[in-house]
Amino acid sequence: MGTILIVDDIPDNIKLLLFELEDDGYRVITATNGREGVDSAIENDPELILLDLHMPVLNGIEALKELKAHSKTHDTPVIIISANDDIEDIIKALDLGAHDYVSKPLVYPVLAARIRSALRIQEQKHALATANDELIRLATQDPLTGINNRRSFFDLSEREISRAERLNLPSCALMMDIDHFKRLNDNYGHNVGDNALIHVTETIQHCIRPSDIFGRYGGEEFVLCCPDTNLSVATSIGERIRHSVEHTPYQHEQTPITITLSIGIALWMPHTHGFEETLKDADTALYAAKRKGRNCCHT
Ligand code: GH3
Ligand code: MG
Ligand code: MG
Ligand code: MG
Repeated sequence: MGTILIVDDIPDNIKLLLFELEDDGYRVITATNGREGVDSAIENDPELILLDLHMPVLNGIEALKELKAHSKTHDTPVIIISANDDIEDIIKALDLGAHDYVSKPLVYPVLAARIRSALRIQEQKHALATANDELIRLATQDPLTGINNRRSFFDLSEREISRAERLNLPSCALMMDIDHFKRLNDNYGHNVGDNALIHVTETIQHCIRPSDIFGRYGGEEFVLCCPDTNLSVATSIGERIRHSVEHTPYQHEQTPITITLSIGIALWMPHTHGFEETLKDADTALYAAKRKGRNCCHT
C-alpha cells in the first residue's frame, strides 16, 4: 500500500480520514496548509495527495499549481476535497490537472474507491511508460554491445550535424572495421567472436568523448561521429582508438587474443553536403586502410 498525503487545515478532518486510511493499510502523512503540503509532497513523494481547497497560507488551487509545476510532483495524482458550493474552484482544479474531487461531507467508502481508481490509473501509466522505454531501447540499441544501432546512430548524428551546420563547425566520421575477424570466429567459435566484439566496443568507448556518437554499423564494423572536430583531431582520436584496441587484447581463458582495427576518417564541412556523403568518404578511406595493410588509419 502506498503513502497518502492529506493536506487540510482542520485537524478533525485529518484525524477522521487518517484513521480510516490507516485502517485500509495506507501510510498517511499530513500537512495543515498548502505551503506545508507542497513541501511535504516534494520531500516525501507520496503516491497520492488529498488536497483541501480552503486553507490559510497557500490555498488548494495555489498549492495544486505548485505541485503540477514541480518535476517531483507533477505526476502525483491529486484528489481535491471541496465544499459543495466550490463549483468554480472544482472546475479550475480539474483543468489544472487534479485527478478527481470529492465533496464534503466525505463519504469514506466513495473516497476510498476514488483513491483506488486513481492509484490503478497511476500504475497503468507507469507500466506504459516502462513498456515505452523498453521499446525505445529495443529500437535504438544494438542487442549485443548495447551501443547505438545503425538507425539510432543516423538519428543522433543527423541531429548533431544540423547543430554543427547552424554553428558552422566542422565534424568528422570514423569508420572502423576489425581486421580478419572471420579468422577469430573460425579459430575460436562465434561465441568468443561475440565476446570479442563486446570487448572491442568497451575499449573504443574508453577512447571517446561523451559528445561523440558511437554506433555499431554492421557485423564487425563500428562508426563514430565526432561533432566540432577537425581532421587532425579526428586523426589523433582514430590513432588513439587503433592503438588502444591493438594493445588491449581480448583475454580468452588463458589466451590473450590481439585484435586490430582499420580506420577510415573523413571530414564534413558545414554547407557542403549531408553527413551520409562523409560516411561514404570514411568507408572509402577504410578500404584504403585495409589495402595499406590493415591496423592503420587512413584519411
Ligand atoms: P577484413 O580484415 O578484410 O575486414 O577481414 P574480416 O574477416 O574481418 O572481414 P569479412 O567481411 O570477411 O568477415 C567479417 C566477419 O565478421 C564474418 C562474420 O561472420 C563476422 N561477424 C559479423 N557479425 C558478427 C557477430 O555479430 N558476431 C560474430 N561472432 N561474428 C560476426
Ligand atoms: Mg479547509
Ligand atoms: Mg573486418
Ligand atoms: Mg567488415
